[in-house]
Amino acid sequence: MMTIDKLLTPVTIGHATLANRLVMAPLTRSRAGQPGDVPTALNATYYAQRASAGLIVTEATQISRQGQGYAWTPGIYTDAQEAGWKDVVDAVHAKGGKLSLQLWHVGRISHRLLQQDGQAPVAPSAIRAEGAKSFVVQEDGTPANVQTDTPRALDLAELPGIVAAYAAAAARAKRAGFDFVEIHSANGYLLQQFLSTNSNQRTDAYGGSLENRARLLLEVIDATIAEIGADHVGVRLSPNFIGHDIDDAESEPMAVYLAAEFAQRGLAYLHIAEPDWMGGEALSDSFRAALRKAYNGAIITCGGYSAESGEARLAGGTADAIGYGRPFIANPDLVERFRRGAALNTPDQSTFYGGAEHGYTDYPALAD
Ligand code: 8OZ
Repeated sequence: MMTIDKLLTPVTIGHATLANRLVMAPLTRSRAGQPGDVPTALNATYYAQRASAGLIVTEATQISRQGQGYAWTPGIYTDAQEAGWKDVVDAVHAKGGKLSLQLWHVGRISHRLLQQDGQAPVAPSAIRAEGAKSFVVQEDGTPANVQTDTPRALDLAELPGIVAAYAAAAARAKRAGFDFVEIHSANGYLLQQFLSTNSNQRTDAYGGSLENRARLLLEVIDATIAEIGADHVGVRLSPNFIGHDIDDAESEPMAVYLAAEFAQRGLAYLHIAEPDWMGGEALSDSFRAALRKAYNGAIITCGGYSAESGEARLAGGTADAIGYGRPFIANPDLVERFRRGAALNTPDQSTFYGGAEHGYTDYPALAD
């Protein structure tokens, strides 16, 4: 076995120094308290068990009711949600961990059953994501994965309200004590719907060119920075992502353009979700190098890494930290297991989404 040393060294990201370079990736677990999609004491226990990660990026968290696309995901737009998150943050901080709250608007990956008054979901353009699924509680009370609804195109006059909702969510995150927020601009949700050539057919200042398609994300980032400071803000992109009916003819040039814009703003980190679980062409070394050249902050990369391949990626110099998702679901003490070269527990897919303790807080840590 190769020695794992880089992964276990500290790294500075924005205003903070992380104890190691293992980042717990954002993982939707669909266990928010009901009603109200409020983080619970069980959620706090789950995150606190994983506090030895250098940084925990929380599960994607909707910034508004309109931004929700799945039942039982947590929000950050009510006082109760903010208070629930504060308890999560306090539990993780008590164990020496750090957290970034992932701010999420799903755009068209939603369904009328999740929206206020049964309205249509919103998107840059009124184009349905064919084959994409939303998770809803149906009228008869049974939960189901269902085809997402056809969205309505956001009116130009509505965009400032979307930007303001991100800023308000960031302000709540700050009050709850989060170390960072992460703007979710990946995986085919609202902000990537704006970035991508096929899902954005707008003819106003928010579509029609690469710069115009990037505009909403950059406005969201600027408003978030104004609220909490650039050294507290990260962003997640998924270049070459092809799930959720995304087919972007300019995905890599867009990512490189954005990376330079992020550098200018002094953003704390860039988090790359590599094509992995939903397919898409693997990232090339030259593309990784172009991102590195364009952006001078910390780069986190995520997608199917082992201890060995993560170590090799760090050694290659195109990333500063590695995101681990499924390994952190099943191994609360993943850092210690990497340190000891210990075997890993296997994640159980059937308990990823929904439910309670089982498959959530009952994975064993190593015996001391
Ligand atoms: C899995 C299930 C539901 C949502 C993402 C927030 O892909 C998600 C997600 C993942 O970013």
